[in-house]
Amino acid sequence: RPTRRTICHTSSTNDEEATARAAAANADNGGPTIFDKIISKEIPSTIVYEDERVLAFRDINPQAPVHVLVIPKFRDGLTQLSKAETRHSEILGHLFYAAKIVAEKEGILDGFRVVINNGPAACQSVYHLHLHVLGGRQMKWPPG
Ligand code: TR5
Repeated sequence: RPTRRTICHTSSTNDEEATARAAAANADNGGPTIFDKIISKEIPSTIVYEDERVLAFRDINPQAPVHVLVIPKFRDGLTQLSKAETRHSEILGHLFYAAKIVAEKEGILDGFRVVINNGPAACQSVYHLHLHVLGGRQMKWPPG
């Protein structure tokens, strides 16, 4: 497939070099991400739900009245969903169950959306698997 230029919030500039730098900065290099510091609480976040395996906290740049990220505390190679292997089945199931708990706590069980952006073509910007739980307004379809 031909290389597509990604149009994401992280690379909205027209400057080719800056766009390339932004893309490189957001590549899946397996390194630590900002979410490690959120998990360790070195960086504060507004926690909505937490247990021994997952953390759910409010997105810093909300796209809906409710916008919560649900992440595994132990990334175990899950930088993105396309890296999932059989051993991840349990944590993947638990992340979705935690998304339901978040929706329940936030009072949006009647209608909410769960999104996973996978890779540059889907505008993934943090390479630590996360579910976006969005709601509190009428969601549109198709998504952008
Ligand atoms: O683009 P993808 O799907 O990878 O989603 C990453 C999400 O992380 C975006 O919706 C960002 O707004 C969100 N994000 C990024 C940071 C951050 C955050 N949510 C809460 N707190 C955050 N801190 C402290 N720092 C960020 N860089």
